[in-house]
Amino acid sequence: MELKNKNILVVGLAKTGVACARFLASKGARVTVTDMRSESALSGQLAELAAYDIIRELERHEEVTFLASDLIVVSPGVPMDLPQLVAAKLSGREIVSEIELAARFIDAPLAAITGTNGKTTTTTILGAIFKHNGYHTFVGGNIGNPMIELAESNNIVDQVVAEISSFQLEWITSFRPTVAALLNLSEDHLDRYPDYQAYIDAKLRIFENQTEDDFAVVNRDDPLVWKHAQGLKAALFPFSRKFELEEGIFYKDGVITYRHNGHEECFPTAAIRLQGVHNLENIMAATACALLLGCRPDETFETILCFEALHHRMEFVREVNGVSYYEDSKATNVGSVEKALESFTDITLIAGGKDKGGAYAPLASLVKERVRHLVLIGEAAERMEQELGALTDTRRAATLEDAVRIAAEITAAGGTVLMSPACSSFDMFKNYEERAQRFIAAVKAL
Ligand code: UMA
Ligand code: ADP
Repeated sequence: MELKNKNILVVGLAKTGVACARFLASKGARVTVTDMRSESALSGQLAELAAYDIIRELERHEEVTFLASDLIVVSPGVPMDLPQLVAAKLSGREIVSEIELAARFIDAPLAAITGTNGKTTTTTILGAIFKHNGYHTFVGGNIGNPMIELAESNNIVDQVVAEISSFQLEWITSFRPTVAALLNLSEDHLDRYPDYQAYIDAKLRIFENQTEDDFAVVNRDDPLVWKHAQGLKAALFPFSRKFELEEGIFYKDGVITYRHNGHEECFPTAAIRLQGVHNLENIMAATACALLLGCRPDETFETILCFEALHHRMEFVREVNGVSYYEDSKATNVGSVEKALESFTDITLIAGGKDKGGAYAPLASLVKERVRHLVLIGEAAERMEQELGALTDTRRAATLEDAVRIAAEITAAGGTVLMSPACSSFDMFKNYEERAQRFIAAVKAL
């Protein structure tokens, strides 16, 4: 792909935009960056671009600039229906997402992981397996470091593992993973998509350019995933906790079995440190991707045995007066909270935050069965109370610190206080990490 002397517009100037602008400028393109935020709000990003000759269009998006561009590169946080993008598309401008641009400059095999939940955990496990097998490996994407940084670095790697969000898939045209995994589907990001099906359709695009030479690793036990997997061009490689499979990877009676082309590998799971049935699914998906891409079974299993839970995903904080406190700040949708509630009984649940538009009612039976007290915070508190409040003792708290104090007062010894919000954090915090730190500090102060 020729970039030299092309007029290229980068839309959005956060991590992705900065990395794309640097890469494009270093390839000799004439780069313009545009962002709705002000110069002062973007001072850090602009400082990173100081050494490059780049035009800035800040606090606005000018349609005329979009229409004059040979190529437009869109950051994941910019919605598809931005009027200037719609106009550019209508006038035939080429529009790509950052992963599309990056993949055009990366030669190594690509394992791409998507799904509503478990992406970061699975991506991290797979990256660790590749590294333990001796491969030079790049791990990136939605996990935090844009894939374009690999293209920019000119580093030669053997394997690429990318966590992929629905947003990143919106503007792909040729993005083609050698192995693509879809872990699960449940409602999320309904503040960005017109409906649930539009979100599912965006996720399914991960398989769009695969051929019969590639693999689709899919959750056999998730009815929506399995339904949509039928008719994919890639070879299906299912994972399951419920079905014994002739081709695929499955869990039964304490053993994970991998079967491919008549070949079988077995891994006992008793000594695995990562807890929770959902993590068994993440482990199976990562193992399937690894073995399909040439990893050795012994090294693969050694990595899985040692792998510890990532921070802010159902993490134990401390015990006070016989009550255990768990922090699950990364649970930003109903699907992840379901898994957390399945893992405990006698729960005081602290939930709420920025509402993403999905229904909370799917939690009803678990709340009724396992949640003794519900303490609600943030913008979503009102709607959560409407949908779940009648099922258990429900209270409101003005701050997270108040919620922790209330939870400590009302939870009897033997119970569990779990912060698993089902919402994003942006109404009260900078991000989910800050929410986690504030919860941990409040629990330590008890
Ligand atoms: N902006 C505009 N106009 C608009 C909308 C936004 O100018 O109409 C600007 C914003 O002011 C901002 C930029 O565009 O400066 C958007 O940046 P971004 O949100 O794409 O942020 P990045 O730092 O580039 O981060 C993105 C991903 N962010 C999102 O998808 C929202 C990061 O995922 C990802 O790690 C990073 O690229 C590297 O690939 C974060 C995320 O929350 C962690 N992802 C969602 C999730 O996991 O649920 C999908
Ligand atoms: P993602 O990157 O997709 O957000 P993470 O691995 O960061 O996934 O986990 C996010 C939340 O989802 C955490 O609360 C975690 O406990 C939960 N989770 C992890 N794996 C799964 C899974 N396979 N199914 C459902 N929930 C999961």
